[in-house]
Amino acid sequence: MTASPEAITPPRGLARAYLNVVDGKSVAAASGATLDVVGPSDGAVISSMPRSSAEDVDRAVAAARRAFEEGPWGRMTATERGRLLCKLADAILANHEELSLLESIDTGKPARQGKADITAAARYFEFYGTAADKVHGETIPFLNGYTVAVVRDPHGVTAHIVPWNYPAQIFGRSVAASLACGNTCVVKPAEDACLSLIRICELALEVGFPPGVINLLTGLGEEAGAALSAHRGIDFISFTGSPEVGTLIQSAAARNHIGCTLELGGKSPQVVFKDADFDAAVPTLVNAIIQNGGQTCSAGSRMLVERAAYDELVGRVAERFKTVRVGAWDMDLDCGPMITRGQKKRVEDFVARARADGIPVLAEGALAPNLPPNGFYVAPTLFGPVPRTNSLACDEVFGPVLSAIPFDDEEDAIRLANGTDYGLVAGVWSRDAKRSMRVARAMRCGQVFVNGYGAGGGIELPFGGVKKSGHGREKGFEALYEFSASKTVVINHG
Ligand code: TXE
Repeated sequence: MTASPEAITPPRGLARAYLNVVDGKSVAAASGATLDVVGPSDGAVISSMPRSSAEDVDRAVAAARRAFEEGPWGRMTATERGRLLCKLADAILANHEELSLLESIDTGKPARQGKADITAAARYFEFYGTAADKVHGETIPFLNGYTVAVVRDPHGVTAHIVPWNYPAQIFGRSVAASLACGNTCVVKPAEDACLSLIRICELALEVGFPPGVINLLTGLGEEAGAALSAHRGIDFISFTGSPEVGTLIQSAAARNHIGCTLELGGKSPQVVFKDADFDAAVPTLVNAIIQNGGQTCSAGSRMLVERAAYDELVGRVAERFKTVRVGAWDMDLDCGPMITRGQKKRVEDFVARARADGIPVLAEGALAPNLPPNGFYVAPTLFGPVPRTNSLACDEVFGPVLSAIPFDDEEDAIRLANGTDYGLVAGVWSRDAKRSMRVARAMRCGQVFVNGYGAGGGIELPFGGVKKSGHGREKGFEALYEFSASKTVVINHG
């Protein structure tokens, strides 16, 4: 299969300049400056976005503040807010084709992954739309003559700094939860992928969101992102990205005495015991590192295998790994290109260092023939056995690189699984229910899957990390507690 240049160019009507959405209007940056939007499948410029500055951030935060304090948003009931969120979910589904194309062209992800991501984004708005009027508080027995109610208040203006790997999904999970709580939002998408988010913000206005409730500005992390996270007018920050920038966000939040959630990626282990169902495990183990080219915070990047079954399982994974095909978004193969030239180099550097360290390559996937020469493609690689202290076994690659590592027994498996700085997700594969449960409970992370991995987006499932993977929980009902604060109302009627 070959990718024709025509197929990679955005279909007619989608190729336009994209603008910020601030106070209910589409606007350019105050300076008029723009940045190129580059398609990873062929490295070509496909559009432009505003290069927002601190001045644009000021305007967006002021609009969000007005909408929170003076606009109709604060006077709406939770049910009315929820209905609007559900209307946006419907609008996302009604524009599914356009949004999926934007997502795939902008990120390079295979067409079916782009479609799945847009479906998931709609589902976040539906989930939180229907949850908005179910954020019940509680009453607490207290002194005689008193009634104590604990109610939940929105924070006010929430800032959302979104990465490029799952733009629409991560926008949906944090913005929908925040809106359901009654906050207003200012969103800064990644400079490397922003188109679907701009379009969703435009749709929000079309379905009747009041001006200023959802504001979005594009730009560079160190300019617009830094100005937003340091802004004194915001009340909470939701950040997904690298640990390095997470540290900056946490410091900015501390300076303004506000809260934040940080989701900072992982080095997630899949622990496979010799009694596991290999037929079920093998495709999942491969998919968990291949999906989105491994550019997934919860990618199963470490395959820990009981020594007695190491050769058999790793052999089967290697056979499957060799069938993996990489191509442009419109080829809809197993995975697409890396997001940027820089990300491609980062992955290639990891692979080169591992080879130089003498770690055996067990299998490689293949690039489809006749790929556009300037796309950011890398070949998926399976290494093993990877020494436990090697960088490949400890550091997040964020690419399609899987490390196989043998372990001796249950205790060794737990030590090894918990032995990195990260703690986001883990997988446990065994037919022994008691052992699976013991190991799952011993994992130091935010989510563990037993005899499976990924759970299709898991909109309903609380998600987040420990250690270097960050803190706070998004997704599920638990996110509603992050985006709101309790207030205790003590009534003396004695
Ligand atoms: O992340 P950045 P990058 C990891 C992954 C990847 C590495 C680098 O390992 O290889 O991070 O990716 C904004 N103040 N993850 O460089 O820079 C930026 O504009 C405020 C894991 O893309 O952290 C973007 O919107 N904001 C991950 C967002 O932060 C700033 C997803 C993420 O970009 C900023 C992405 C600043 N000073 C990368 N600098 C996950 N957890 O899924 C940048 N930003």
